[in-house]
Amino acid sequence: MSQRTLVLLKPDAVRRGLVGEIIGRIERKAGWSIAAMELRTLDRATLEQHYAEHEGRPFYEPLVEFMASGPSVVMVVEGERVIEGIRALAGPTDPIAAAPGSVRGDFGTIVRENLIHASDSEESAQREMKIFFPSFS
Ligand code: RTP
Ligand code: MG
Repeated sequence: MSQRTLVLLKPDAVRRGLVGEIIGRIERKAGWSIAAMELRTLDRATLEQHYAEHEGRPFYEPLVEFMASGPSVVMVVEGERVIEGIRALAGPTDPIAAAPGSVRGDFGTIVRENLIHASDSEESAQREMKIFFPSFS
C-alpha cells in the first residue's frame, strides 16, 4: 500500500553534515521516492502547530527552541508502507536505545537532538503534510 509521510531532518542533522547520509538511506529503500523537499528554517508558529501534542511537557520549550535553531530539511516521502518504514529506519526516540543500523542508533546520543522526525500514523502524516506543505496534495 503506497503512502506519503512527512519527514524532517532536524537542525543537528544539517549542522553535522548528515543530510546526504540520511537521504541516501531513504532513497535506497526499494520503491520509495521523495515527493517534495526543501531546506527551511522553521518558525515558532509552525513548530507550535507541529508539536501541539507535547505542549506543557518539560521538554517542549527546549525542543521548539532547538528545532528553530537552524535550517531543517523538510520532505514528503512516498512509497510502500513508508510511514512505518521511516519510523523503523529512524529508530526509537532515545538514540542510546536505538539499534545500530538505524539513523538514531548510528549517529545520535542526545534524546532531543535525534536527527530525524517522521510521522507516526496515517492521520499524523495527513496533519503534518498540511502544516509543512499546505499547497501540496
Ligand atoms: P518525532 O515525533 O520527532 O519523530 O519523535 P518521536 O515520536 O520519536 O518522539 P516524541 O515523543 O514525539 O517527541 C518528539 C521529539 O521531542 C524530543 N524529545 N525530547 N525527554 C526529552 O528530552 C525529549 N523527549 C522527546 C525529541 O526530539 C523527539 O523526537
Ligand atoms: Mg512523535
